[in-house]
Amino acid sequence: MTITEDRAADAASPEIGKARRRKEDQRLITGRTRWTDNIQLPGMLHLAMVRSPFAHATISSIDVTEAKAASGVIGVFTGEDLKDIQGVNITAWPVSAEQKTPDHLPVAVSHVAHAGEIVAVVAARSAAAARDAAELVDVDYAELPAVLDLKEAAKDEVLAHPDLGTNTSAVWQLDSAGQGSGGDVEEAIAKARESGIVIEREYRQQRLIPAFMEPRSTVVDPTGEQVTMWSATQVPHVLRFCIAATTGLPESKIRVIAPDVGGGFGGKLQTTPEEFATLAVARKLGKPVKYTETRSETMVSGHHGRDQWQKLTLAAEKDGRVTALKVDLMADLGAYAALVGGGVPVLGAWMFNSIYKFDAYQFNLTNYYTNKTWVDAYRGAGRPEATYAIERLMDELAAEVGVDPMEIREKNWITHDEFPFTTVAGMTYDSGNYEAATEKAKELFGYDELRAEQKRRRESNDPVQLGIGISTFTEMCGLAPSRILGALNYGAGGWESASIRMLATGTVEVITGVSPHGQGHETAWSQIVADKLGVPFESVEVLHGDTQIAPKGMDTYGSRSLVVGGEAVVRAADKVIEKAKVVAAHLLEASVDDIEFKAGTFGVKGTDKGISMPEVAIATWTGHNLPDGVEPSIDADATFDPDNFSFPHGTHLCAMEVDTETGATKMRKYVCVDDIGTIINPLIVEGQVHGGLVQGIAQALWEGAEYDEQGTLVTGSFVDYTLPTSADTISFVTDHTVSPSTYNSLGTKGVGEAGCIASTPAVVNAIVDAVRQFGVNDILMPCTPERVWKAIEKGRSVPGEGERDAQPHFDEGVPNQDPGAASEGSQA
Ligand code: MCN
Repeated sequence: MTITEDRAADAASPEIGKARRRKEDQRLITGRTRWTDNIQLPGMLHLAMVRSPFAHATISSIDVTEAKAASGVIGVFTGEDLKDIQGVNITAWPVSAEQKTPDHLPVAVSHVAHAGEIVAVVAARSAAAARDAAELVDVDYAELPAVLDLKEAAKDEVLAHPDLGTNTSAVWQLDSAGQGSGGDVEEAIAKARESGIVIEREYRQQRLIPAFMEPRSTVVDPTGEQVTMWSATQVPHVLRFCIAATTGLPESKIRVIAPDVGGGFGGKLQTTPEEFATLAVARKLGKPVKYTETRSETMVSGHHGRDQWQKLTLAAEKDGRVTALKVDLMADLGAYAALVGGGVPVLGAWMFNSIYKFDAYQFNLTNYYTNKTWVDAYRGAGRPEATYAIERLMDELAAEVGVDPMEIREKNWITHDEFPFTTVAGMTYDSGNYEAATEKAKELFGYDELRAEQKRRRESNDPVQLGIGISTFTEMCGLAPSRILGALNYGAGGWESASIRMLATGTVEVITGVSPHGQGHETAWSQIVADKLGVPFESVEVLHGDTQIAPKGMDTYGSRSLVVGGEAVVRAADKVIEKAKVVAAHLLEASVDDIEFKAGTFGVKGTDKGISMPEVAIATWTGHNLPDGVEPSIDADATFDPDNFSFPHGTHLCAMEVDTETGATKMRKYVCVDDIGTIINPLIVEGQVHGGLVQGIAQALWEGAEYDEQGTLVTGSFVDYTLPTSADTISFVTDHTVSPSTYNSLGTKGVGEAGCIASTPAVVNAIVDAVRQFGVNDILMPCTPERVWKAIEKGRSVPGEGERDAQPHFDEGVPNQDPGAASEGSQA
């Protein structure tokens, strides 16, 4: 089937494209569902974790006598007690064969490498009793020097894991010249220094803390034939694999269930020490146990996101045509290599070039360990960091050339007639139309009018200046092609599975290998199946998140569920139709070739004879009148492994007002036009975009994890970690264009991370644009009023444009970077 034919069929389908309210909403919004913490089992015990207050220490001794004697306590377990069965946290993505990976025991035995690491587990009759007794566990630590800063870690003077002998986890490179896809980056930069423009910048991606609504929670029942674990996880299938791989339990004896899960944003794309510790204690005691963390525990021990320093060198011709980009990236993994943490910056490597055409690209990555909470995927994982860097650089280049930042983008982007286009990083983008999305966004934004207002405010020295931020982003999602993931040393595949069971009474059961945690898959998958099989939306039931019911799956992350899992559903539906056609032909006494399937009915071409899909289903179920040799089932399974990722894109425009006397910023307008190919459910998509936008804007303006000098997380609660609420944001204007993907029959591209990837640079570009006339060309994120004000003051104190220090500096968090580094060849 070609994409074009399928699109034509879809045009007649009533469900795809309909803004259906989510089936899940009733139970999720009212809370009338089975969150993991709601699960009660007979005789169930409750756990509390004893956590290290030190960032780096050895454990000299642990005295559990008092805790054991406390009221309601059933047992207290140290790492030593659980050693034989607790397993080990594994990393699925060693970036290189040489990667140094410290052992990460769920319950530490002798060494802790970050504050919050588990050192003992208390099991009691109630959660309160367990927590009280945890206070009585007496741990004697010998504190060690801790390395907390990424740049300090690079010096190897203080080691996060002394036995590794270095803080370097792995180095990795992508070089367009080496890959044969482009020119030599050093040559291009040298040429630009002579006769073009070189922009050198250093950007910081601060550490963020995923703040899903439902804390992580695990229940383990070891009493049956199988061990059953319920967990608030994004990855039940991966979790079952990791348990089997590290605890010695046979995979067939483990059932993992992700019941309704209250958000994850990547933060639940992890196999956690808490899950392993809960499993180990349940097995030791032979009783069901439950562990639910507090919010502070989420923040100190759930994995964090981002945390990079990016050193960037962009080369261009004098007219602003980009010729090369070099990225030297330092990534902080925190104390351990998490499930996919080391690979997160690798994902970004393909996105620094974004929508732009240039000849030479080099990406040099070093991953480091520090004595802070481990780092892993957080909404966008690698791609927001890359997008931020390139979109900030495009603005800097525009300022250097002296043109509107939109003009620089137009000069460098891939035009719509150039698709499919293979980028300098080696990715082939299938479809896109950056011109169309930008045109639409500019119109909705009132681009020219806002630029005119900006000019007026500048000329009148208005204390409140206006800035316009642009982000013409693309991203690579739909984490899939297994062979590409394999080439990157990723430990698992990227395929997805689906099964369709045609029940006798006309309803349809869809089993999907993805594991939703807020994305509305039950609704979207029902829409797809309703259209494909011609059955009512209400007749479709979608089952997921239980390794017994949906045994095959790779779960939900990387905006993969629709483009991989949804397409698997389509393929299973196609197989159902093919099987049903044979039965229908027999029942209609016609040849299979004469049967056509339309809107749920198998008809005989040229006649008015027909039979509906539910009629075929019940006839198959009875099996009374089937063709010879045909099995009494029209159920089907499919596993889909696409040939490529999906590449959504869009243009985001942000207007920010900056009070130059106080540094306070205020969002005036935010417009985004995203292109995610075919949209299955516009209401869900709108929600995804809004949520993503707020998360990206929050990185630009408010959020950031901070540690003190001892390695204590000082932003360990919502009092200090400034997560925005809806009151902090404005109404966004969202729209879309449609460039169908050619890698799945629906023509869809992912949307789950797009808003978060695009919005951060749009906001920072707007703020810098508002105050550039004061000599400001960067502000560290989050752009707090204090940082903005200091940047303006520092800029104002500079004697003349282009006469600032020769080196970029970041004192007081105010990086007015060296404008001399953006040097014209003649001055270099
Ligand atoms: N969709 C659609 N049409 C498209 C693209 C998507 O109708 N062209 C719909 C899909 O059918 C699905 C939803 O949008 O219902 C998101 O689809 P997709 O882009 O495939 O993303 P995933 O379902 O794989 O979700 C993962 C993605 C990621 S990586 C993060 S992080 C994230 C996100 O989704 N975390 C979320 N959205 C979240 N939403 C909620 N409520 N909670 C989270 O933790």
